[in-house]
Amino acid sequence: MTSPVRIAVTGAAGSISYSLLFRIAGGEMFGADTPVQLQLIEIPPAMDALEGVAMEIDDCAFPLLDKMTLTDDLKEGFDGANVAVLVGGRPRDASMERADLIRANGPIFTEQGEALNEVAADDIRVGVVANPCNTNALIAMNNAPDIPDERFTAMTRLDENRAKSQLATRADVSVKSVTNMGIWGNHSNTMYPDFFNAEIDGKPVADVIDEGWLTEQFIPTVQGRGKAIIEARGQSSAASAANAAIDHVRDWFTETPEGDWHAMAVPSGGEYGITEGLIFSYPVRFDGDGNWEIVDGIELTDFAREKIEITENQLLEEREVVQDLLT
Ligand code: NAX
Repeated sequence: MTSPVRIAVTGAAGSISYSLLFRIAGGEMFGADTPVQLQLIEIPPAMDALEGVAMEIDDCAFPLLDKMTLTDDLKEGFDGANVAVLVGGRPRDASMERADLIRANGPIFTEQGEALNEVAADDIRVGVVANPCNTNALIAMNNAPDIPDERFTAMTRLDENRAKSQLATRADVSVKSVTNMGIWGNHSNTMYPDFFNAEIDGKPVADVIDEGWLTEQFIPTVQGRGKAIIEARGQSSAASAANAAIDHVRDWFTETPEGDWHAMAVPSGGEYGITEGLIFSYPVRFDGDGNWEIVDGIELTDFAREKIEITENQLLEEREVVQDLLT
């Protein structure tokens, strides 16, 4: 047995966490040999509900769960954390435009960045799930000057998984056959799921599936999947988002198989001409030691570049809205 990994989760009494925490405690994020400590963070009105979730976690008697703490205090919650999964945030209500949602969430991530900076472990890694996740991650990163920027990421893994599943269904193959599925840009309906460079059983997707379907059906389906689920279920994606959060963190510490890649929103260093400093989803590879690198040399068609510019522009607009929160 190795020493326990301390995982802080915000929004721990919410819907996504209800599918996430049990899987972390069951060993799905760090494997069957690694004990975990859960540091669960909520806002005061949700602490009673969080107690109820914790009672259920207790009742699972997870052998790998070394310790669990519940708190509404960020410094206590992030203390010594090796991983922080930031799920909690203000949801959008009917009266809110996207800019209002961004402004409502901004201060939450200012505070969380500051608290992480002060008390998290030296090896902290942060994955932001709460929307607008790219810009929330940007705010947290900018308010944590002592934590290396590359430790701040936002989750586009659900989009990768959605895209793979759509392609596998269309080609009538197992989802395992689909590789190299990159998502570019913002986790929003402007994201660009790059089918040109994706492969099915090692062949370019466009050799297996007709391009008309890929451009006219596939892209809007992946971009609009979150909304379609809300319409069908009456609630936003929860179990699939939790599953993607498990994938996001687990793969950050797992060497990516030769030739493949995953989607993760990471701080741009200007790769592929994207504005430096934005939290931008790229195809990335992991070295197995908690480090990622953006895959270089991916060919982008004019079609792809046009789509990527749209999503980059949206992220620039979001950054403008929270400029005063970026130090
Ligand atoms: P819920 O509303 O069920 O849960 C959110 C929880 O966060 C609540 O329990 C609330 O009390 C808590 N919270 C609010 N402010 C907080 C703060 N300052 N500190 C700690 N906790 C706080 O939402 P849920 O369905 O769990 O979704 C959570 C977030 O994930 C939302 O922002 C949602 O938009 C986002 N999503 C992101 C996805 C992605 O792929 N990146 C996909 C799914 C989801 O839409």
